[in-house]
Amino acid sequence: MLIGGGWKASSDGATFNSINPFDAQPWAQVPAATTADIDEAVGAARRAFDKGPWAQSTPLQRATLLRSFGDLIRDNADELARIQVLENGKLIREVHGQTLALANHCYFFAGVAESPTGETLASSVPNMQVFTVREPIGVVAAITPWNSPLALLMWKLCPALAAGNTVVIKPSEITPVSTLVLARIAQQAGFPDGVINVVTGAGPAGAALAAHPGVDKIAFTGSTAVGKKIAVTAAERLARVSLELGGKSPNIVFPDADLPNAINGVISGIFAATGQTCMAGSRVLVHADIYDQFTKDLVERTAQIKLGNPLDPATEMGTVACQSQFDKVLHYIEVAKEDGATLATGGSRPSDPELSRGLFVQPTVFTHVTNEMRIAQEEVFGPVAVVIKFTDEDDAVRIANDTSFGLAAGVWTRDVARALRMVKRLRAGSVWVNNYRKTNHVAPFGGFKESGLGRENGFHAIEEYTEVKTVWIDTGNTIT
Ligand code: TXE
Repeated sequence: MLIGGGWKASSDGATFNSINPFDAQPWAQVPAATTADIDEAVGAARRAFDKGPWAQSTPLQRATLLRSFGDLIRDNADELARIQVLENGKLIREVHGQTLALANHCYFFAGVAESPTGETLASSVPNMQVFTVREPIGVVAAITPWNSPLALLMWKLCPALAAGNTVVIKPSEITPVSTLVLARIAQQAGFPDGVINVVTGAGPAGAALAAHPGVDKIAFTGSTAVGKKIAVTAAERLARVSLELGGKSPNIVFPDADLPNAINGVISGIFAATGQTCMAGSRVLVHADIYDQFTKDLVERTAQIKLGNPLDPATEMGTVACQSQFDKVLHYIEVAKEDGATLATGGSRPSDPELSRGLFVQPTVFTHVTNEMRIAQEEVFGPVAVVIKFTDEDDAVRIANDTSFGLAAGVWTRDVARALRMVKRLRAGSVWVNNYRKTNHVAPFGGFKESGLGRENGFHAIEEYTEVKTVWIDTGNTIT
């Protein structure tokens, strides 16, 4: 683990294995942090923030370090991508580009570090100068998941560092190694000791970090259940918190859409990353006029998706990331059948003997689903699409918004007025029209309702990592 600039084992020597979901073999051994290790890491971050060189760093220094970090990420993208594939079974062809793009987050937030963030205000009193400055919050705990371990970390790390915070990262126990290697690269970029710390371990390590009184802000991506616990922990000491949680996002296809395009968007919207993305378009809403033909085409295309070794660039869908996720996906397939949904394709482990050791689940489509079914309401986080019929715009909006989540939505139509009406009515943090699942460093991302709190990426992200200080300067010895 990286604590205060030093690489350390756990204080009691305990370790755990990282398992490759393609061959079920352990491939790395990682320290299991104790509460003493977490305490040490928070202490190191505290010192670097309160006393260390970071407290005096200028925006230009932070921007320069972020730029070097971005350059090194580009240089090391092959290794970083490969490690993530070994950890979570995502496709190399998806992860490599995603990893290279992480450099853009560094470059963008390097610019943000030097952007003006304060304002000069009108004064109601003569001889009074009133202005605001944005200051770092302090020590940030970044608790991250396994589905896109580095991207979801960089969404937190870049704005936190740009604003001048120090960070303690607790990556998912499923994917700890990529974060450790990234931290080594950050060290090479020249971030001072204690500015970036990493402790590895399972949920209780995350809980101990979130509850630590030395942590000023918690940035979390993961399940809604754990997000709610973190919000409660944060509330006890009014620590700042941002949460990026689950989703059950609707991908809505109207009859006037470019249908071949829509099919592609629906397929990649749910089956990319084996369905393990918070923004997965897991509810496919199809207009009654095209329901039969669209569903038939969707099922045929889904059945052709090529499963295989995620390191092979020809593979179209990899494994799910871990045994518990595999069990969860198969459980939900049974729930859907029991609730009366029609299994149109997939639904089990593939029979191909070459895939027998890996945690593969066939890409699965359920038809004749109603929005009340559990399979339409609960996040599966796997390669399972449910197709729901709607009759008109009002019906589509009603079904789309009938969920406790509000992360994202897709709309497929050639009618620009309809697209704009839908954008306005959908209760979701991102709406994609005639595309799906796009994110980047400039575009804010986050959820309505139980999908989260706050926004990551873009200028909005800096607000999540700063406090606003208002300054009143009397320039005329005004007697009050
Ligand atoms: O998530 P957890 P899991 C959803 C998805 C998935 C389900 C479970 O539906 O099937 O969550 O996945 C740490 N206090 N998403 O179990 O437990 C944990 O160690 C503090 C959606 O992996 O939420 C890890 O670092 N931290 C999602 C991180 O929280 C705790 C991405 C996430 O783990 C903790 C991942 C606690 N009490 C899963 N318990 C998305 N939004 O993209 C666990 N952790």
